[in-house]
Amino acid sequence: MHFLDQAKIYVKSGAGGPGAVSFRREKFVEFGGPDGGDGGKGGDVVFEAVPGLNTLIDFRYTQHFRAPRGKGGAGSNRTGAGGNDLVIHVPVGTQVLADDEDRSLLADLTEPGQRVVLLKGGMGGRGNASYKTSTNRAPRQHQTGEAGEEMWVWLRLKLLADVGLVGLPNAGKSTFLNSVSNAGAKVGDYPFTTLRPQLGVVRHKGREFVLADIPGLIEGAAEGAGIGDRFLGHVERTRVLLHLIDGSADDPLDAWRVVRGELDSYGAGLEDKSEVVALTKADLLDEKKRARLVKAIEKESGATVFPISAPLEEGVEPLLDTIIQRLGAAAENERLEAAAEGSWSPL
Ligand SMILES: Nc1nc2c(ncn2[C@@H]2O[C@H](COP(=O)(O)OP(=O)(O)OP(=O)(O)O)[C@@H](O)[C@H]2O)c(=O)[nH]1
Ligand SMILES: [Mg+2]
Repeated sequence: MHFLDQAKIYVKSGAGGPGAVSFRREKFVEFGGPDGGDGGKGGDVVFEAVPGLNTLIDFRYTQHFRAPRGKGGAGSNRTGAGGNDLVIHVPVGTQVLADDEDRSLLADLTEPGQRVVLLKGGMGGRGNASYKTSTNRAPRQHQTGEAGEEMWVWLRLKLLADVGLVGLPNAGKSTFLNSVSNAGAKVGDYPFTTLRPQLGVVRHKGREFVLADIPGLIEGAAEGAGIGDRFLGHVERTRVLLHLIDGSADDPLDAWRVVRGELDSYGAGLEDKSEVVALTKADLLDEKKRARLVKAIEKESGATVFPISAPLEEGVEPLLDTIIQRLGAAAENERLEAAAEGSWSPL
């Protein structure tokens, strides 16, 4: 299954600056020669893959990108300043596609730091000084500067989920996804409302992450009960699992155990993945019951339990704070591991 994030943007490189027409005028020199300098080059449009970005969400707000033009040349053979290149930061894994029928691939940014010049800035025009010959000592010719290039392109990114939602059917996973993202997942008060994984992009306090909603797990899913556990493959590569427990169910503590049991049976790293636990539908619980459940699940799981009500948006903020913090810690661990591997040398 491919989850795609895409955006259409307009890019234009800078035009070259015009060349100057100018003649030297000095106090005691009677016939000064031509000294009009060339125009500066226009800025290129460059794409750069940067780590730490996961989505193309920013391109929904800014769609037009224009590199500055080159400055005009001037007298005394001064060349105009070049326009700065316009560097557009995109997440690693972004593809740049043409806006044509078969969306031909223009650039594929797979490595952090990789740069691709998509559009070249126009060359600056020649100033009149460069037209001087033995027969034409006072040329007035000059060029205006080459125009920039422009086009519409598609940016496309295959999304990888950072956080996976797990829980029994009806735990409120899709409701939570909808309350924190613009996913628009289907919600229903019956089990297995969700049959296909769905992703949403969550933005919280200037950070963003991708949250995956998957079908509910039931006891015996590893042996095929319910719709089985194959869909857990969609959260294998996440950094954090968000385990939701329906606080209004008969036995929330047992619900936590059942899902943990299924994660352990599935394996593939899910059993050791960082887990954040939340008790949903807290609005249906009186304060006493809520406190009792939170305490019981905390004791059993060893994790902090966040009581939340997604429809009322209660308790969601501290939960998202914790997720962001865990994602940061997981990314830091990966970085350290990668660095440790990289520093090993047989020599
Ligand atoms: N009162 C209350 N109801 C909730 C809350 N969260 C979810 N619900 C309700 O619980 C039911 C199940 O919610 P879903 O979001 O579809 O649950 P799910 O975990 O995605 O279920 P499956 O897709 O079947 O696995 C729906 O009727 C929701 O309206 C909550 O915080 N408070
Ligand atoms: Mg659902």
